Amino acid sequence: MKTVFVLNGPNLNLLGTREPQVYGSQTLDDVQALCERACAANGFSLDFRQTNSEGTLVDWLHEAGHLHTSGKLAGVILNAGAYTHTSVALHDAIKGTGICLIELHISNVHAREAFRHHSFISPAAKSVMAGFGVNGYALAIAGLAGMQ
Ligand code: CA2
Repeated sequence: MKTVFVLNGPNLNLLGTREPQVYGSQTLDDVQALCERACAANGFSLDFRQTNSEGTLVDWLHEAGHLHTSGKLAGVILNAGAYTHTSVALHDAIKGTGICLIELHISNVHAREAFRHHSFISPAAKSVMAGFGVNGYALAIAGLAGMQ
């Protein structure tokens, strides 16, 4: 059984506590449960994580790269939060691993402030999803299933 990594960046631990009009009212634990169901339905195991640290995200992408090399990775769903708009290091980590990565945003970043319109992740990603709310995570897992 292949593994899906779902990696969440800074402040996503606050989901469900503030800004429900932008991010909905579900918590990150709810999102993890939703991902567990979607992975079970598609025959994947799930590795779900959140960190506020850019370097930790880079380390986790390298870890996913090792799993990819051993043929055990279905892909990575990355919500890099605000690092999406700032991080060359994340761009380089994705390029350096050759992993199949879906960039995901809960909100439609293109309908928000101009500083959210640019992504350093998108040029290195296989697919980009935004604006489906937290259900986007389940849609992304189904998308990865279609790519195997
Ligand atoms: O829409 C998304 O998923 C984002 O990646 C979320 C990031 C934001 O910086 C990106 O531009 C778009 C922010 C995550 C912070 O989430 C919060 C949730 C509730 C309360 C406060 C922050």
